[in-house]
Amino acid sequence: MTDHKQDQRDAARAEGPTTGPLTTDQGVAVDHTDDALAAGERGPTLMEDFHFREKLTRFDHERIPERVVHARGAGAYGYFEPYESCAEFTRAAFLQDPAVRTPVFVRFSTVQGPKGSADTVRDVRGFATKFYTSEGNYDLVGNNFPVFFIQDGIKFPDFVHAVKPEPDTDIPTGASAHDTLWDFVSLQPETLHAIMWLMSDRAIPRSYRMMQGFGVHTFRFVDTAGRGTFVKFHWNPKQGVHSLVWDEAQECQGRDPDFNRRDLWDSIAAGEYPEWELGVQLVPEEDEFAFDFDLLDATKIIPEEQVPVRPIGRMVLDRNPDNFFAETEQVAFHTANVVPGVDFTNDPLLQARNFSYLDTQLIRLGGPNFTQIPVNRPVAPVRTNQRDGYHQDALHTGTNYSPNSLGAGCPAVSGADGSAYTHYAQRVDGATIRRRSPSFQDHYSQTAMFWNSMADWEKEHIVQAFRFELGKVGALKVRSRTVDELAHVDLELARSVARGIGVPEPQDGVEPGRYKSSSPALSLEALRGGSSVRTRQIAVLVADGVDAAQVTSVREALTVEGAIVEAIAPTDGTVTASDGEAYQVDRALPTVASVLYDAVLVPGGPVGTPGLASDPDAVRFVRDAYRHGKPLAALGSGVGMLERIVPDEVRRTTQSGQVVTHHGVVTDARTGVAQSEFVRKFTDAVAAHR
Ligand code: HDE
Repeated sequence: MTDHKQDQRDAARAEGPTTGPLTTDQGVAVDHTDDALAAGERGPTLMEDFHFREKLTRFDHERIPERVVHARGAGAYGYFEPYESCAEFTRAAFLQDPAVRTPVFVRFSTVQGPKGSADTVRDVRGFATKFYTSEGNYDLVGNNFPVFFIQDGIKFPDFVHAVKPEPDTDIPTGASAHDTLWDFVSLQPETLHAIMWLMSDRAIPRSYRMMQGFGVHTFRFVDTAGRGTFVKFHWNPKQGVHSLVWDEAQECQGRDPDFNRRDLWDSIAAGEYPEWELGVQLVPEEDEFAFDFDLLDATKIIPEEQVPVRPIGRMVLDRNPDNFFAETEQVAFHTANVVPGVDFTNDPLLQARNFSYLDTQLIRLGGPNFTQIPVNRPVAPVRTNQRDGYHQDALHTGTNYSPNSLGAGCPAVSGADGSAYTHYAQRVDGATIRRRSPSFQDHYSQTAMFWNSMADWEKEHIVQAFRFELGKVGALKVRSRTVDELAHVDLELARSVARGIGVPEPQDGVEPGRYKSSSPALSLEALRGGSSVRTRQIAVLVADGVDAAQVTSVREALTVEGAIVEAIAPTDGTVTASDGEAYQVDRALPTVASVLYDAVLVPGGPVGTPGLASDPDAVRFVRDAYRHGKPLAALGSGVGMLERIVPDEVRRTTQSGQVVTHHGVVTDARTGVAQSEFVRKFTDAVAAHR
């Protein structure tokens, strides 16, 4: 299928030179690039060495300002295709024909940390998609939470200043656990709903491939007749939604700060293309006031039980970028990049965004011609009178004003063919005023709904997260004020948090059960997706004496299912298996940690694998995997090692001649090739994630 974006990238690609000499930027051949021109062997460097000056100058200018938020990201190309025509509610060309594939570029990001911060921090994740449609670029600039922290964009600088590192110390990096954020939160109850999401496991996704995306605002679809329909956008990952646990996420920040971007890159490089379904919640214009919250309030969701999510298409990411800087760093998303059939609402957060993105990009990308950068260039033809400014890349000819007669009137505005963007004809009437609508004032009931919708283990993680974050806040009055705010959501939640952070338990508040609503669709329990081990990383601990045939029997079965299995030993190279043959090791224990894997298998050998059982790194590997709730499995003499590390689980499960599973620990003390029942139970445990 033709991919116009790919054709454009191919045309723009500058392949690294394979023949000919090194040159300067001016194309002059260079014969020496290791020593600057100097007056004598030990003399000063000469200004006339233009190659030296150019090389250093170019280096000095290699950086551009990082994004003020969402600085750290990872991107990929792919395509979107609708399941069927959406003409019933939008005229957008890319949503009409299932045979039409629209190229996309997606950038995932964290928000608080700088460009070089770690991936697995507690934070919102950006999920920004650029659709290169036949009618121009459409950007859906979303997050992995469906709600935002504030209601009006004028507060965005305050919120971001509060969450960013503190102004005197520039601490903390990639973290929200500090005084200024919680000071702001405790004074600004509209933040609470999004804060609840931030304290939940949604804020530490296992993978960019395993998180949802949301447009957050209520947008508007418009059909050919000009009829509007309110719409909320949802991306649902085919891989299911999965998260890390906090202790694991923190260790991962050190073991592999690139954990999420590596996962995205490696999966695409291996042909395991991540996929999302695009779903929409549609609300007819006449139902604008049918809800007990305001559709224009970005701190609210429309519960899926009230308005179901209707799947309308799918997106597949199947190509990594060629160049991180040129593409992922220079890509510029903008909520105001819409195409005919997609329109805005008066959500005051969205209105502010429609100003902010282009504004920031003008400084970040050095002027207005950044739309000519390959990743930003539309595949639809561009004909404007806007030309001058930094970095104009094209040689425009002809006139640059309208109307004109000297240029034959070109480019002329689009005619009666209906191809032009027409703004939705909304009637607006009101006095100029600075006041939040009364319909925006309830900050607690949906926060409570989120809390009510969580499984017990999710609630426990949320309480622990509040205790961690507030426990790092120095000002006790900020801790107390936040707990008092939580008491408006659920008194028991507030008390549990208070007990962990050394402040008095609030006496008054909302008794549990007062807010009754819940939305089962919000729990991770509901979002695990099809149980599959595809792309799951499984560590097999091996050492001298291991039964290679046993390892191979499990390994092959898991690999067939799409899992990625790696043999890990105390040192790299090979180990000597029980049959005397060399068995290839994939990684050495000191270079990895169990936080980088989804499950661990400890195989055995006829006389055991003493090198493993006595290796502190191996013991820690298994213990951490257990602590983080990951599936563990052991065979033969490996069961003995597991028993020493997690005695409670194994003692209960080990019965000779049987495969036993308990709390995600699968053991079979029998020797030799693994039984198919063992493989199946282990596979099921891995597919269940935790
Ligand atoms: Fe953004 N946001 N934002 N934001 N945002 C930026 O634009 C802004 C908001 C989101 O991968 C900036 O080019 C304001 C909500 C993503 O390049 C900036 C407000 C949502 C990305 C900006 C918001 C987002 C950004 C920084 C409140 C989810 C990364 C660099 C009115 C629906 C895009 C840039 C990428 C980036 C402003 C709130 C998502 C400064 C003023 C709500 C995914 O323009």
